[in-house]
Amino acid sequence: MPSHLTDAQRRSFAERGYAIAQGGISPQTLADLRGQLDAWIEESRGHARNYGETEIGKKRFDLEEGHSAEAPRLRRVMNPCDVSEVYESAIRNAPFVDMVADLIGPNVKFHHCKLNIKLPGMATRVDYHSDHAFEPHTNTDMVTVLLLLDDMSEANGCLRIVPGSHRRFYDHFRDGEFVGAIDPALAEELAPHAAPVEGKAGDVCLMHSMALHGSGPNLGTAPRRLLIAEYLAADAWPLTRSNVKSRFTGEIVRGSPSETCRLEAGVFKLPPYYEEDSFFSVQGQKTAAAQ
Ligand SMILES: O=C(O)CCC(=O)C(=O)O
Repeated sequence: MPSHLTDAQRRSFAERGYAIAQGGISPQTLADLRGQLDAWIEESRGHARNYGETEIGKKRFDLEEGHSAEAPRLRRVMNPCDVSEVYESAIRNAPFVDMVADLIGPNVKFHHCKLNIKLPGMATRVDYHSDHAFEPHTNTDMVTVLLLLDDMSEANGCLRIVPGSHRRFYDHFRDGEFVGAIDPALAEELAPHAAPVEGKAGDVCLMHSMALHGSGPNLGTAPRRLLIAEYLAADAWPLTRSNVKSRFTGEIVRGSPSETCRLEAGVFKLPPYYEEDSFFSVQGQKTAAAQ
């Protein structure tokens, strides 16, 4: 089967825990995804608090504290693929899915997706964490695709990844409570080693689900919006009830379903099922109209 990634990209994923690639999406699909998101940001002006029902009863559209009709602060859309055909098609058919299959295939299933939005002036940040800690599975062949919907740089709060951090599990609990982030002192120690992920709209970052990553607020003048989609090897099975379940969770997007379950050794804490609409509230960031 032809490879969609270079040897250097595959090596970067294995050794550093992430790889950056171009051509993860067609220009037309990128334009369609952006257009739908622009429409959702416009629509958010008419809401004062989180809104929109999801499969699991949480709200789909998550608003940062300070959101208003004049200055919308929509920070997350949960599983846009569940309510938009262009997102549904992208999570199945985009070239980035073939790139994922190059890394953990041939049999790949979809887990969930979301949009993270940081418009200029918003305070939203992402505290250092690994995605596996939120949705642990029987093995760690899990890839998070981060598709840049806008050009992304240090100026507008780019993603930052700690190279090599995907080789061990990190604690995401404090005083017995799941806080969805590593210890702040450890984060401070690791942050100087984190690599900025900068690129053009349409580029993708393929990140190992155990890699520690975070990002600061957008202090620039241009929006920073990401489509984030998580995929798993077909023989990775969930250890907990999903906090982010989609209509399409578990759908095979490449290859065939697995009759077996592959177990990887390791010791880590299992996250609880939380009531919060999004991970930003779990990390302690305030929501619009404080619900
Ligand atoms: O938006 C970002 O910078 C990273 C997002 C992220 O890590 C997440 O939503 O899990």
